[in-house]
Amino acid sequence: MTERQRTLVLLKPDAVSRGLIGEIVGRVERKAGWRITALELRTLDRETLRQHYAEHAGRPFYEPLLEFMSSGPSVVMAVEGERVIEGMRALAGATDSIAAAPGSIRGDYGTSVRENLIHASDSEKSAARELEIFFPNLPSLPG
Ligand code: IDP
Ligand code: MG
Repeated sequence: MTERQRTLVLLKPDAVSRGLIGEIVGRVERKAGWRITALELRTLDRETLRQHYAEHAGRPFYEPLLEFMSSGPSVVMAVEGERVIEGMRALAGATDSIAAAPGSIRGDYGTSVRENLIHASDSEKSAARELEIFFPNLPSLPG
């Protein structure tokens, strides 16, 4: 049985300013069976980011995170495919770029815990919630 899913991926402002859009999008495209079904360069406003990162409100890193995430354009994407939620998290790597596995996007290019290049939804519930924030008009998945 196939488990076709959709996830939200953000290439954060550090990825865009460092010229890594092509590299990161290329990795997603090369993963067999995954498809990018929405993609846009967008500067994220604080209200959108407050919704997106609601679970982190009040944490010490929250305000600097919103500052960083609104500092320049991001690439906002919807990616579809077999177990893509789990797979995109693996491709992104651990949150802390220094500890992230070599071969992962954060492990290969990330510079810190905060500036870690990429966001990928962490569960089906998060993916549905986050896609609704960034792409409220996507058609529902077949099946
Ligand atoms: P995730 O992006 O791997 O799911 P979360 O724990 O959900 O990680 O944190 C959201 C984002 O907040 C991280 O990707 C990173 O940019 C930032 N962040 C998380 N923890 C810290 C921290 O301890 N210091 C600074 N920034 C952090
Ligand atoms: Mg998270």
